[in-house]
Order: sequence, then structure tokens, then C-alpha cells
Amino acid sequence: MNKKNYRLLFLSTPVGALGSGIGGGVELTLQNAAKALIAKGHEIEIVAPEGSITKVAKLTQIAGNVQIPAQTKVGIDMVMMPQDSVLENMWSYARESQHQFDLLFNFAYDWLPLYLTPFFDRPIAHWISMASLSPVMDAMVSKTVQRFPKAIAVNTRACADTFSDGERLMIMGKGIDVAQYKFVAQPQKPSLAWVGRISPEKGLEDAAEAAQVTGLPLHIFGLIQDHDYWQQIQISFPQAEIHYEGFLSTDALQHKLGQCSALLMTPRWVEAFGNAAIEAFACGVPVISYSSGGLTEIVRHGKTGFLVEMGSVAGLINAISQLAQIDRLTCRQQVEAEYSLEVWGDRLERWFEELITAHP
Ligand code: HBI
Repeated sequence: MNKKNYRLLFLSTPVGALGSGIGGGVELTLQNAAKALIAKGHEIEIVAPEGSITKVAKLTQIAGNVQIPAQTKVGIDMVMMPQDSVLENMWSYARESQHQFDLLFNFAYDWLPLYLTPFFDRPIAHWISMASLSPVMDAMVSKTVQRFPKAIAVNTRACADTFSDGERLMIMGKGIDVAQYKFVAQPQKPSLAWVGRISPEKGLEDAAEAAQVTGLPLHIFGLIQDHDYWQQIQISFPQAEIHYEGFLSTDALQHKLGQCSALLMTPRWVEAFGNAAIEAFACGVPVISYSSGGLTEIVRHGKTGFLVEMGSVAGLINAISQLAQIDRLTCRQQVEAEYSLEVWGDRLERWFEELITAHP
């Protein structure tokens, strides 16, 4: 059948420039969604704050003050926007240019884009990239999905279940460009990895403690978002052999990550997905993770890694001692089967087709 090629406007997170790492996993989500859909013949323009970089599609940069990160406003029941907000300016641009597109795809975890859905002539698809954090956001998610069924997607069922209308949200999973990741059958020496924004909700201190107790080196990849928290970890675990590797490009990350025996994932919150888990699997690296949120749907306990009781460092250490039973090739095979760009691209395309054809 003659498949329609869509023109899609992607609106990035307003918390920081695309490529800065401030947007954490949603930056990779946006870039991979663009790659997946361009590979299927669709045209994409990305709108993002000034200073953004991307190689995958046309980029329109918007000036304005960045948005306050929602995870610093947990439980708050009001919306806060800075003066001359980049979020406001991105959506003014979207309003002016919407008729050049078949659909808008929003990646902001913010109230405004959801509220604006009925004011636009074009359908808006929303990617909710974190679990429930605040009543004001939850309420707007519910209002929007009741009025526009299927308009809102999340990564995993676990993430959807944190919202009161969770059963109405689309579970869209995730995809990565597997070809960008090199499979490593056997690392040269034992070591641990941790990947993510260095911020309290990510629980890095537990990984540092596990490194100190096991004596294994811990390679840390990601943006230092909270410097006090980072300093505190160095002080708390002086014997841990910690190597801070920085916030790396995907290619540099996968090159170093592949040499690790396991990736530790220690979220203190309901992890929406855990991009790092599928990136590790793609390199053949098993994942030892707290049994939290989306990770319980990604890690196959005893096959591609281990799921450990939330907050149990002893559990992490016990799992590390059992790594020999994991076949690293199984990790790679799981990504190829379930998290490739092709599989994810098909799912996104079907979702957009439904929204575009259902739109009045
Ligand atoms: N906070 N207000 C706000 N808006 C976002 O888009 C946002 C955020 N905090 C974190 C974040 N996005 C991303 O790091 C996660 O979605 C992955």
C-alpha cells in the first residue's frame, strides 16, 4: 500500500540544549525517534533551545530561559515558568509553523504543551519521559488523554501505572541504533559501570558503595548535574576506585561501556525506562538493577542481568558475584530483537498514523 510520508515537527525538552546532557535520556529518545522515522521516509524538523546540536535532522533553535527541571519540583501542585521562557517561545514557533506539518511530537515533561493540544489545528503526540512527579502535571496528563485518547505515550507499563489514567497511555518502548554499538564478548578486566545524570534521584552512592566493597573499579558516565551530591559521594566512599569518564558521545560511551563486566542501575525513583540498560545490552554488558519501574520490563533476571530489591547494596554485591552465569551474547540478542530502530520506528509510525487519521 502506498505509505504516506509524514512531515513531523519534534519539540525537544526545554530544560536545556539538545546535546548538553541536561535533558538526560529524553535527548537520546528524541534523536533515535528522528533517525527511526527518517529511515522510513518521513521528514523531520527539530525545535530545541539555543545552543542545541543534532546531526539527524533540520534544527530550529529557540531563545529564552530554560525550564525548571520537574524532578526538583516533586509534589508541587502549581506550574512555574521563567520570564521569556524557551518553552513559551518554542510553542509560539510551533503555532506559527504547524500547517507545514502533519503532526507535532512533544518531548517536554511540562504542563504547557499538554494544555495547548486542543488549541492547535494539527495533532500533537506527547512523549511523557518520566513517571508521575507532581499533581499538577498528573492532572493535565489525565485531562489531555481523556480528550485526546492515544495522544500520550510512555516508555513502559510501569511508568504508565504511576499516572491515574495509566491504562489510557500508549506503551511505546524504546529503540536504539544497534549498529552504533560494538558487541564485546569478553572484557579485558573486571570492572563496573554506571551511566546517568549525576543527581540524587539516580542513587549513584549505592554503586560507589558496591565498588568499594567488591574492590572493583567503577566507571561513571554522565553529566554532573548536582555537584554537592557528587562531592558527597567522593567523601562517603574514599576506598572506592572511581573513574569519572564524563558525558560522552554515544560512540565514545559504547567503546568504554563494552569493556565493563556489568552496568549497575540504582534508581531512587520509578525509572521511566533506563536507556543505559539497552545501550549496555547492545555492547553485551549485563545489567544489575534495582527492581524499579521500566527496568523490570527490560532486564531478564538471570538471563541478561539481575533485578535486585530496591536500595539493597548487598543485593547488588551478591548479583555481581553471579555474573559468570550470564551469557553476554544473550544481552546483545535481546536488543536486536526488541529494541532496534526498525522495530521502534514501525511502532511510532503506526501511532502517528492513528493520530493523524483520527484527527478531525
Ligand atoms: N523537567 N520541566 C521539565 N521538563 C522536561 O522536559 C524535563 C524535566 N526534567 C528532566 C527531563 N525533562 C529529562 O531529563 C527526562 O525527561 C529524561
